[in-house]
Amino acid sequence: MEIKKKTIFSGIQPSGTLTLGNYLGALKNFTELQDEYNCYYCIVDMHTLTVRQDPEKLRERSYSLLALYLACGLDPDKNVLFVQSHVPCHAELSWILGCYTYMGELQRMTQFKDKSARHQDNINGGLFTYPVLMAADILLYQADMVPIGADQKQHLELARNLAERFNNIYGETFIVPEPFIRGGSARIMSLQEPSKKMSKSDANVNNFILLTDTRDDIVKKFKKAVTDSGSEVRYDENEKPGISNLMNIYGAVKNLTAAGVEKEFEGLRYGDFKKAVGEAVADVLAPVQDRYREFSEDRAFLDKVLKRNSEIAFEAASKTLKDVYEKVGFIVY
Ligand code: ATP
Ligand code: LTN
Repeated sequence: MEIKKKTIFSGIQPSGTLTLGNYLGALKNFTELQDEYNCYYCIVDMHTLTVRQDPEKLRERSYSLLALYLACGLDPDKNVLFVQSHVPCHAELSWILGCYTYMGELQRMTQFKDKSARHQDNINGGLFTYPVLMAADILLYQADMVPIGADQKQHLELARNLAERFNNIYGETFIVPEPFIRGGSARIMSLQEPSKKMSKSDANVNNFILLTDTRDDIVKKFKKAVTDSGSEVRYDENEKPGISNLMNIYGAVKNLTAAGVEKEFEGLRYGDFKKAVGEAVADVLAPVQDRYREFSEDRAFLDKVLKRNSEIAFEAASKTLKDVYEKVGFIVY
């Protein structure tokens, strides 16, 4: 008997050049899951409008993100790689789910609190209801699992609550999704301020590694990374947040545990360790960068992938949406 593969859904915003945090926290896991699961990886362009975007740049970034998905090794024949705005069901389900979400639930979201503090001149309705659209993304595809970085856990919790709430009222409709958060690489921190997460929207370029940074820049930025007092390479998030972050990064690119990293650098100095981390990261990113350049240039191929996959995504999503429309009492033909 054939065992049905479980379904995975995840999304990344085309809101800027991705960082090493996005790669280790999300993208790398996407590629590792593609054989075992039925995967939908979305370019969530609608979410980016919560912050003002330049239209031409947004369009370019959506193509770039697809090129990066492919460059990281996602096979377009095995995974459904698509753009959120190509499947109208996301906006439609988002409206319905919004009517089952309490203001208090949205007010508690830490990302809303952070982003509204950072963009005080544009605290819009979309920023507030952002997590409802994310729940719609996930629930439309009946996803069993959602690979995300630790910062998205609260949003996933809301998606689970909404699925359960709807199921309780109308009977089994949605699968209640589980988060897939990998220890260590789930929260890569800033290189200069290891108390905050590495973020592509950071003003200081030395805080992050971009996936497009040159080898030289990568090595230099790691050389400059803040370390802690003491001199041993030892994992301790409280006492040694800088070193622990670098250990998480090295462990993730070399597939080593913290103990494995400690052992490899026993007796060596911080400077040697930082050089090794920079080189290891540059080595892992080099082939991704080469493939990224090739895919970016082939616009016809990118369009072909998007068009074909949006049809596959639409078919799956519209099945769920039809069921929801029937259950809430709309006339459905
Ligand atoms: P911003 O940093 O501009 O707020 P973002 O990078 O958090 O945006 P997305 O691009 O949508 O937003 O994130 C895509 C995925 O990368 C998400 O699963 C997110 O959890 C993960 N991610 C983002 N930053 C990190 C990080 N520093 N460490 C680990 N995972 C991360
Ligand atoms: N909110 C996420 C991006 C995102 C997402 C999703 C992630 C939108 N929809 C569905 C997983 C599943 C972010 O800001 N990183």
